[in-house]
Amino acid sequence: MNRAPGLIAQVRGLLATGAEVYAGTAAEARIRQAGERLDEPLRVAVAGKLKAGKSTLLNALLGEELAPTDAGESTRLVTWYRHGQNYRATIHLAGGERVGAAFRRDAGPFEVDLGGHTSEEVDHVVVECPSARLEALTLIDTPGIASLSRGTSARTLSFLAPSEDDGEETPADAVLYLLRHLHEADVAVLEAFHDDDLAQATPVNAIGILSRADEVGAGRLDAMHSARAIAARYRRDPRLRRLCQTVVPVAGLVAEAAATLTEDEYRALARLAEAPRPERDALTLSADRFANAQTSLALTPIDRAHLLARLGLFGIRLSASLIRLGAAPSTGRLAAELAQRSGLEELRRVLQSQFSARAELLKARSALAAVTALVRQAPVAGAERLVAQAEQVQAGAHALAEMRMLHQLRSGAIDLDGDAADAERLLGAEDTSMLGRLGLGADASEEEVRAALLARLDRWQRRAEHPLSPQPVVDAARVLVRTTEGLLAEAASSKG
Ligand SMILES: Nc1nc2c(ncn2[C@@H]2O[C@H](COP(=O)(O)OP(=O)(O)O)[C@@H](O)[C@H]2O)c(=O)[nH]1
Ligand SMILES: [Mg+2]
Repeated sequence: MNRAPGLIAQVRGLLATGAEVYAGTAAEARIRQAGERLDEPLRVAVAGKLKAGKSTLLNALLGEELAPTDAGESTRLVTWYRHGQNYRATIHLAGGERVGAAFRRDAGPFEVDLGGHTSEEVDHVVVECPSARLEALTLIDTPGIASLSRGTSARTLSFLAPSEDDGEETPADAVLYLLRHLHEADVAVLEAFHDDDLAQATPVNAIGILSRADEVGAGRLDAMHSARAIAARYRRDPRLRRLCQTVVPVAGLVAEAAATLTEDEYRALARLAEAPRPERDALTLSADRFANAQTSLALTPIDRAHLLARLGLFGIRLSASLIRLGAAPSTGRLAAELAQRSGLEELRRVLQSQFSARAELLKARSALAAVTALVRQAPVAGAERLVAQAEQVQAGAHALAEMRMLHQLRSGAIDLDGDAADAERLLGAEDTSMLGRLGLGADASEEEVRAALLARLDRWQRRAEHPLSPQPVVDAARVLVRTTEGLLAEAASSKG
């Protein structure tokens, strides 16, 4: 459900004031853009170091091979993939000018022709596609951080965490941050856009992804199992807890192949699955063997190189095993099994509960950030009125208070000792549904839900009123009381 009722309306009111205050100035357009953005799909950026698997994951989420992968001119650009009636590409130049761009797409990724512009002159490229997946989310591919060229790296950083001099709030409402191994550079980057400031990503709007998860166990069939254990460890790492709300393992390559698997590929995998065990084992011992060993199987070196590029060794082994066990008797069934095992389905679930269910809230937050940034950079007469109204909107929206509280708990600014995990869950850290907030299973009865809510209400009322509770704890407890009261009202209305 929309937990920010009225918030969007209030933000629109704020922007109307903004339009009056900035009427006739150069900043007027920014107010208009902030308003238009409220009606658009949520913008989710995919970030991480070069070769973390960003473009591959983006394709998997789209279910289509659109973003070019591996090195190449276009992977150095920030590229937006947004919904449109037809395929179309537009170059947004650094100076603000927009130019239509020619593009090529022969059954593969979308290659935009920069038409003589260098990548340095381009701020970002917008690719429109008629994909139903993009109706709810606009996906933004970013160049690698700490990549070969310093310019590219700087561009990604200023995109994710613009400094005040850049004069703009970040264009993304939420971020998927890919990391392969917990690396100091990753943490530094996450910290760069982690700030109390509204404009920055916080644990509330960033999801960590342990990417290329299939490579964790050198392609062994239990790779995803190991990856889940590592992701669980990352989730507990205090540095990461302050920066993103959760970490999920995803094998993007397998997920992308699952989304676009062809009959020919299935037949090639079936030939491998049906081969006698010694031959099969010998061939799939390593990627090198698979590519180069002699074999009597009807798989040419070209077939094998193709399968490796599409699925990786883990994906090939897993597919062969699923086909052999009878779990994947058709292309469609194999695709479904691979999507499930790649971690993509779980990521979609997390995206739904953390981003889509909060879309209005995250967009309202971006609009507030835009107004705050504008007032700071372009102070004009009458701006106090705008600031006061922005403060009013922020103070009045309980959903924003929950978000701030979650952020403070995560960053260690408030210590609720033994009740911390319960508080975070109640604020929707793991799952924003009623049952998720209470940590109850799908089979919980109405009575159980009500009992759980009353127990929470009692706990947080006591802490709010306890004479020895320090002020930050009292503040947190009050937010939690209000959250619980809201959930009780919701439970009562869904019953009646
Ligand atoms: N084994 C494996 N390889 C992957 C995965 N994701 C990406 N790759 C490969 O890693 C390379 C870089 O991927 P890419 O998506 O371009 O990374 P980006 O630079 O972060 O956009 C490509 O060769 C991909 O095929 C994955 O989940 N598993
Ligand atoms: Mg890329």
